[in-house]
Amino acid sequence: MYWNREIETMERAALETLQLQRLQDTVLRVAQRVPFYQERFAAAGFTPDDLRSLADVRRLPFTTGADLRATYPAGLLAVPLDDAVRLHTSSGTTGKPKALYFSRQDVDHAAELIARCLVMSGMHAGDVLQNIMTYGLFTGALVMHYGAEKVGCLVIPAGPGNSERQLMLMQDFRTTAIHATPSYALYFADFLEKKGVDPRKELSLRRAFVGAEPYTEETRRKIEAALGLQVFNSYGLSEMNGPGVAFECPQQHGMHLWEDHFLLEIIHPETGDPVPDGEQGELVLTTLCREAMPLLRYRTRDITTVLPEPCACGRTHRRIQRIAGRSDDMLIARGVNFYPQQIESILMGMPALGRNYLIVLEGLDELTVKVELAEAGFDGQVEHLARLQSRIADSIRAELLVKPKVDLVPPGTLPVSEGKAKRVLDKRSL
Ligand code: DLL
Repeated sequence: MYWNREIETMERAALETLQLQRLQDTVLRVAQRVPFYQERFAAAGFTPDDLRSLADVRRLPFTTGADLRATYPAGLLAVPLDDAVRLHTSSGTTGKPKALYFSRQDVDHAAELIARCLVMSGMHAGDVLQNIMTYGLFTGALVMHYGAEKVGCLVIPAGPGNSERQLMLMQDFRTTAIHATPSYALYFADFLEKKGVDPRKELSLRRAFVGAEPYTEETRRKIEAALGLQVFNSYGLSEMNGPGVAFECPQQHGMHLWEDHFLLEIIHPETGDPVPDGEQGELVLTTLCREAMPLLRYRTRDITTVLPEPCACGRTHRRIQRIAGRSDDMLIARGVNFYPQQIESILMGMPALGRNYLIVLEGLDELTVKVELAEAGFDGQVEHLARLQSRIADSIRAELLVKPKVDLVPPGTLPVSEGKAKRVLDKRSL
């Protein structure tokens, strides 16, 4: 099912022509209206006339998160402030956040892209979407909300937390789909298990749209098995509207990135050089339709790979692979670089383990992995526990070449956060 068949299945050549035209418009507009880009263009000796093909995008300067913070709160506005109708900020963990402005058209476009995503997954008018993301400055809930309304779904603005109430809403309003972070989806699965609720028999859930933080294929399968639904990976970032940038189709193999709205590049995170399709690197995005705050070559810091092969679903917009991690989340212990997801993928593949974990780094690169046991994961025999511990440590060593200490803790004892999960506690820098 398509929301906009013509655009979603557009021939590549036509799509690229459209991209070039939109890129040229965007560049011209920022060159006329945004002092930040005027200065960057001048410093690079670039003028909008230099942009003759899509490959010329490489002549444009990058924009970084630091640039957005430095221009807070005015932002990189390309329209008079009066034309902005909505403000979101990004989740800034330190210092000032990034201020992101939307015009009325930007709000409509964001909803339009979500509508494409939802219909692609099989949603239609009549579906009931329980939106378990945080409403507020975070884009996650509001952008999804407007898009789902556009499709004609009944949207329940539940917000996160309070699992008893989530369950009541699901039962009373026959929720068919949820929108949640992977960590909350796992937490809710635990909650149902403890309450003895069988979602397959007692709930009407069929789909979950899961994103806003990195998670692994093993985690997806765990959520699917526990909640009896299909999980669609959803990728986005506040700087690019929020959710709705890239989304899985029913093939569940990579996420179609809406290339009529975003120009996609993969670069080497250190050199900035382009990386060919099929190879891993940092995702860089340029907005092609944003009115209030266009961004050129935004460094997302997210590490992924373009899957260049055509997709069986018929959509021509290229897919990106599940995010492997953020370049700024990369950990280094004993000289080895790794992403938390490499550990997650081992833990979530072991049925004896539960759904929450924490990676602790301290002292001289001591790596400890704390992980909850599954409710039914431990039969009380200490030697079984010891065997499990060394199996985990060995698997992690085989993956990372660093042997961690493994702490097995009872279910429900590790901290949970309402927003994005904190999987790493790095005490080395404290
Ligand atoms: O998290 C937007 C969003 C909301 C996406 C709801 C999907 C669902 P930010 O708070 O700006 O925006 O965080 C963006 O979160 O750069 C990635 O590092 C990470 N992220 C988002 N989706 C995924 C995903 C929203 N599916 C940052 N897989 C991004 C992995 C993700 N990481």
